[in-house]
Amino acid sequence: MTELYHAAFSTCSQKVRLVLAQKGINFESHEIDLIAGEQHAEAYVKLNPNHVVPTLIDRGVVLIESTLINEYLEDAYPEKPMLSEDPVERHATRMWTKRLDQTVHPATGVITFAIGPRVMLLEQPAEVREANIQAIPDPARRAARRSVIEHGVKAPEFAGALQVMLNLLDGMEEALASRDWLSGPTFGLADAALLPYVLRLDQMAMTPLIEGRPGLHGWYERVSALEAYRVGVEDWFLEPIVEMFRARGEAAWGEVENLLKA
Ligand SMILES: N[C@@H](CCC(=O)N[C@@H](CS)C(=O)NCC(=O)O)C(=O)O
Repeated sequence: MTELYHAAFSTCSQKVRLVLAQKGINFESHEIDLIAGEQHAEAYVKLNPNHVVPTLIDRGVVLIESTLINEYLEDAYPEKPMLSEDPVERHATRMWTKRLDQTVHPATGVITFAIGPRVMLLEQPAEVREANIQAIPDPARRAARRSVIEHGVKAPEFAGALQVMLNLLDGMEEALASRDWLSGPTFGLADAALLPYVLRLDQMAMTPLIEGRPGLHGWYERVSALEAYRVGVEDWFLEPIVEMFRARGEAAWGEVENLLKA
């Protein structure tokens, strides 16, 4: 029996659901409401002491950290491989996932909260919002969350986060100029890992950043056409949240464009 604690719109959850879907692994779903702060509930923190999703339970074992969960799934369910046998390609995959964990994921958190969920959080009673910020165990993440909720795209962290994403898109464009997939002959772990982050930019109305890069754009269309994308990502979309991201992204686009020009 496989169980997944996750959130419909969380990038790390999307990345694990993409791999589960590609490998045809069914799971019992436990959705965690991140806006309500369910990631801080005592029972959940026993599973994931970092207060984040996703958490996978497979064969009775609790597994955390989305990149490592996906590597585990590759090891435990090798029938439909998503990691090349070529050592150089394996290294390339891990370069992408390491970059993602180190810089892209935190940057996406800054951009996402500054544009989207910030508005939902500002509607909460101040004491609920503050308690959920205080419960974030990592001090750097806690400080960034407070800053973007307070200042939105004007937060000092925002411009640097945008630059991280532009560097990522440029790196992907360069890699995808000569290949269809990022780290092997077929859709693999690096593609699954990066798709949610490109999707997030698209959903926040930053589509020109994707369409202006033909290699990246072609890759994005290839991934979006996969059955695993439908099952692992699209089927979890909730129209009001998609709409919220789009509307907030459109409203912020002028300021984003100014930063891009600068
Ligand atoms: N390194 C962790 C990061 C997980 C993470 O940041 N998850 C986000 C959603 S994508 C989360 O649960 N955030 C809750 C919060 O920030 O309060 C992983 O890859 O699993």
